[in-house]
Amino acid sequence: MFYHFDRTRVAGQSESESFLVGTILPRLTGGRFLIDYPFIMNRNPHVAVVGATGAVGIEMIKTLEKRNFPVGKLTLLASARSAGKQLNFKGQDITVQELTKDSFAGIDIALFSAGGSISKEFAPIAARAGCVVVDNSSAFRQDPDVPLVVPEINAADVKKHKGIIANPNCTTAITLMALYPLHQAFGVKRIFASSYQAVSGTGAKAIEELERQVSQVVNRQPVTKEVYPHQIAFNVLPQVDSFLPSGYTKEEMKMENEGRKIMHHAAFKASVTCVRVPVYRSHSIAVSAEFEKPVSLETARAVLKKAPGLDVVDEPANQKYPMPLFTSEKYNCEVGRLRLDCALDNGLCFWVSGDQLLKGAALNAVQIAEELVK
Ligand code: 2RA
Repeated sequence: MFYHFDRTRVAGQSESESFLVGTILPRLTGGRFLIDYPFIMNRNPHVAVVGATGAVGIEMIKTLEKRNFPVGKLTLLASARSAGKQLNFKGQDITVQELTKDSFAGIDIALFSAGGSISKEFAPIAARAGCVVVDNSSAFRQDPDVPLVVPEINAADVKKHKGIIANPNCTTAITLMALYPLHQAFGVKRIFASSYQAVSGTGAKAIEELERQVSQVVNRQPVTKEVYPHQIAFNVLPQVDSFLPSGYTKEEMKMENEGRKIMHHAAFKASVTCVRVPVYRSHSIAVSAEFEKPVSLETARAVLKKAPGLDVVDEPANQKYPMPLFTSEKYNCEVGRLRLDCALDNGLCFWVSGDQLLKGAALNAVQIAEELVK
């Protein structure tokens, strides 16, 4: 896919420069613009949040504000149902507008978190309008022309974009925050992992479902289900997303597929069981990793302590280890329960926890946008 060839405007460039690179060059090259032009981003970009009223959209707005991202102007887009609502950004109320194909004129960066079908339809439209899309859905993650980025790992891939950059799956991003530094030190071959995923990963309706079911159980009323196929209160569900013919779920295979692309490690293997747990926020992952080189706990600890975006919380003697209650609303992920794996050669076990609405979604997207304005 070449999103550039029919663009008539390039973010941050004058109209005449944009006309040259977006209109004249494609014509000179036979209409199909196969070469990359140097991308120049406006230093104070006009940013749009698509899906602004959703759980991740709201975190995106908060993260832009908290990290003091140099927003020139902020446009909030959502479905017709949410249009007209007001959301606050830096003390100002901004009215949410309905997303249409004409929404992207003049916008430099669009952070999308409105689901895969909206991304599939509108991200290419936005890219053609001259906007760089950072897409939180899985729609483009495996597209070879779309970089898939965790800035602490492969920030340089941002530069290869052709109008769309993908934000990874939340469970994968949080796991890789600890796994990648270990991979750099010891060379990861494969992992076996189980996730413990919070209900807010499903959305606001799932949070309501957990609260309602807790109250129904406590008050000895019949339990009603709307979101999950089974009761989530006082239960765990060994299913996140739909099943593939292999028996794994789509969510489970993202670890291997996205992990390979982000770490530039085509041989990486991951066998994962994803589990939904009655936790409001923050996903946790128990990982057993097997490496090429012998692992020492001392080196592993030293490597993880230096890793960006990661805190080591590992004092078993004092019952200190990462927990979702304490990683919620926190930018850094936490890793702990480090130990040599007793069943694998060159193996290390660890437990990593991180806010999936932040590092698994909104924060990572804003960090990608920060790379664009560097
Ligand atoms: C979940 N992976 O937790 C999703 C959120 N993106 O279900």
